[in-house]
Amino acid sequence: MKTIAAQPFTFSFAVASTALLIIDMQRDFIEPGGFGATLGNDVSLLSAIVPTCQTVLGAWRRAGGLVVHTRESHRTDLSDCPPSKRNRGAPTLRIGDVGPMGRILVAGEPGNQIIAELAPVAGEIVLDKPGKGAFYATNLHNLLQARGITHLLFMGVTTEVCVQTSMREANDRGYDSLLLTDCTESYFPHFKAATVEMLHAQGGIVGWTAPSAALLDVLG
Ligand code: TIU
Repeated sequence: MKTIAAQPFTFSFAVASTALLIIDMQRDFIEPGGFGATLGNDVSLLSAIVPTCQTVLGAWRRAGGLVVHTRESHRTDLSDCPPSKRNRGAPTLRIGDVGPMGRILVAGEPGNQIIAELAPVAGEIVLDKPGKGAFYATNLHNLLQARGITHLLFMGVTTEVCVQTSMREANDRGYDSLLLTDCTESYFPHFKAATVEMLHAQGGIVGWTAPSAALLDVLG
């Protein structure tokens, strides 16, 4: 077992029963011209965490831990995209429209790929998800159960949307989850700060939070 300093108290886990969940580190959210930008966001804020995410991913791979990469991704016919999701707001381009990196948030398009710096390697799970939560309409729970996973380490974007939703879903399914606070980012810094605080408040009502240094310390 490894134990790391975390909020609201220490987090103990075994690498063999823990997965690193990397949420939606896709060009669609991090690079100009993708989904995040069409919503009116300043996407440059998100790329700042990439080097830290690379360091953690490298250390986790060396430790032999399971890695799961998720992508917010819809089928080419958009049959898994509810009209309410496509039609909401006044984006410059809607899900499925053709942008500079291909069709927005559609599987197989250049913009839908995970950024090169965090590209999956053989043996890692890549999970396409049609919703904000990684467990919604996916087989993630079965994949984790089959591998004996009980603990999850979260990183990715955005903190208050897909990361928080996935962490709450994980909590309801019985996983102990920790968010790496310098490996997640929001288009709205105050939303990130509030999310980190609310996740570990009330005695860890959703889970734990810690900076990546706390994890790297014990991975060696
Ligand atoms: N818009 C926003 O902040 N996020 C998303 O739409 N998806 C994810 O967080 N991945």
